[in-house]
Amino acid sequence: MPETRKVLYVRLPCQKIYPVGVTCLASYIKKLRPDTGQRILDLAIVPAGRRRETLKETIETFAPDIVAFSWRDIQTIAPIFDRDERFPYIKKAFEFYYSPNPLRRIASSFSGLKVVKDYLSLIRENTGLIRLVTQRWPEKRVVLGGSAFSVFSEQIIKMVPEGVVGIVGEGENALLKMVDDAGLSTGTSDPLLEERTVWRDGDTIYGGTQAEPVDLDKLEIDPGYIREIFPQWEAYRNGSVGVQTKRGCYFNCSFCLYNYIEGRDVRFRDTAVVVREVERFHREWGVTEFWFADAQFIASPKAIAVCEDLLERLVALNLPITWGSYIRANHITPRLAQLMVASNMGDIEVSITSGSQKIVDHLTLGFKVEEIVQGCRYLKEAGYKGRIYLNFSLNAPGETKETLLQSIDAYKKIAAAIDGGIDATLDKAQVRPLLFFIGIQPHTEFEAELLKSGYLDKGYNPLSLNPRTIRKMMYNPAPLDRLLARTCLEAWDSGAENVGAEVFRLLEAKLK
Ligand code: B12
Ligand code: SF4
Repeated sequence: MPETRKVLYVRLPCQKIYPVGVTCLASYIKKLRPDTGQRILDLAIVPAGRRRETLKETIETFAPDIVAFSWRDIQTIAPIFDRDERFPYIKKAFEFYYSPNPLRRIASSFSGLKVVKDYLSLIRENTGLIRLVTQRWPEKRVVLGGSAFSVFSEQIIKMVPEGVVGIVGEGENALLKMVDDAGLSTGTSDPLLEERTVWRDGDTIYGGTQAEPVDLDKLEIDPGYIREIFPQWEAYRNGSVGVQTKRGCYFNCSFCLYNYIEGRDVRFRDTAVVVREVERFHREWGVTEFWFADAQFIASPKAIAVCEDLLERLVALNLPITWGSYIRANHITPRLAQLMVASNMGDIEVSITSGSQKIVDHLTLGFKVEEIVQGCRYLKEAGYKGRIYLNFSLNAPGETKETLLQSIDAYKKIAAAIDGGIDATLDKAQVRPLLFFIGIQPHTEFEAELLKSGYLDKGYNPLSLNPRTIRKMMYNPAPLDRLLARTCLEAWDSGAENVGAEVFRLLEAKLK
């Protein structure tokens, strides 16, 4: 092993977002192999026309031994129906497939083509950047990880050159072994096989299995060190910085792959360390907005006490910051609600999914609809003033006109508890329904169910550009598809700002 190794982390282009993953990897390596030279290059904030040159220049000047690519997003199309301009896709898809107006259908087909073009160019650009390095510097070790790779490893590994080692899930231990120069050259005794590695030899794909999860006690982010190795850090001073407080989720929602990525065992980071990171990012970088980048903030019943402890520490610090995270509202206790308010939790998204207990149970979400309503009440009682986005996944398996009415009822109950009703406050409401359609994801039980039922073809490609597959991947089957799509479009055309509430209002009138 050379005396000091150098690792260049290259965050591949995506919509600008703080690169939590690579900062974890770099911090872990720094702690365990302090002599390693490290540098972070974030191509998400380099203009498209400058990315290849910037990558070349950085490799030439920094001269890394290992180039560690981090690929975050691939499914940038969110199946959300909302006025938020970040999510135009469902509306366009509904216009294309369901609008009674042929002109509107033609106009939306152009947007559809643009989406496909953008998606293809994202994949081409990212794989092209990896190929650039393997071709120009064949002596360098190239490793690829990140959540997009974790989700689509089987597809992506075939798109990148042989020799690239992919890592599914957490990457700290695998990277450490690479820094120690262990890896994939000595057959089955290779230490890298004890990680979730994926690589290929021609068309044959190989993989390892993780023996030990990463020891999170060895993980502490030092914002001062990150500043040193990440010359572009200032781009993230004014945005939301992600801090992970735990890994894994104990629940088993059938459409979710977060525990495929992070595992079902919940591993907590020391709350004192987490809060120290928040404090330092605030004092040293000026950050005021944080996202606890957990699969789920209250990731198990045991997590309630840990979350309380974390928030108590935040409250004690009394910093002018806000925070957010994915939160299961059924686990909000009166104490947690008070701490959430006292620690300045921003707007939250509550995944109720459906007002029908039958649908919630079919999707194995593991809560009672009434518990979600109660969690929202606790927030109100604690004086919460932020918005509560109620995520409903319409047309889930088992959806009928009756279950849709049950969802509308659940929304009304929560709106009554928080806003005092829905009619008068449609545009200023604190509670806002956000309407989703389930996006089918690989490695989930939902996908397995749909393969079994024949809805999905065996061997289908989840990254397919076939319009039939793309349409199927957003789960909105007949017979309710048309009713829902057209009601969404009507609500859109009405100009209502709280467009989810308007969809529910129109639907109720049609269904009753
Ligand atoms: C929190 C989160 C968010 C938050 C982020 C808030 C913030 N300020 O950070 C919010 C809500 C904003 C968000 C938004 C989106 N997200 Co998101 N998000 C997540 C979530 C739950 C955790 C991500 C995270 O930060 N994890 C913590 C860090 C430490 O993990 P990490 O970055 O993955 O890094 C680890 C490993 O990946 C690996 N690794 C990473 N890089 C590398 C490199 C090498 C070489 C190696 C060896 C290892 C390695 O090691 C790291 C440390 O262990 C994941 C699901 C999940 N459980 O992973 C989805 C996820 C990452 N999101 C996803 C998507 C698609 C999005 C959106 C594009 C959704 C949309 N359509 O609008 C947006 C936009 C993101 C953007 N670029 O702006 C997808 C990405 C994959 C995909 N399917 O395309 C995921 C996996 C969810 C999913 N359903 O599939 N997201
Ligand atoms: S609680 Fe959230 S992260 Fe956990 S399995 Fe369900 S959807 Fe996934």
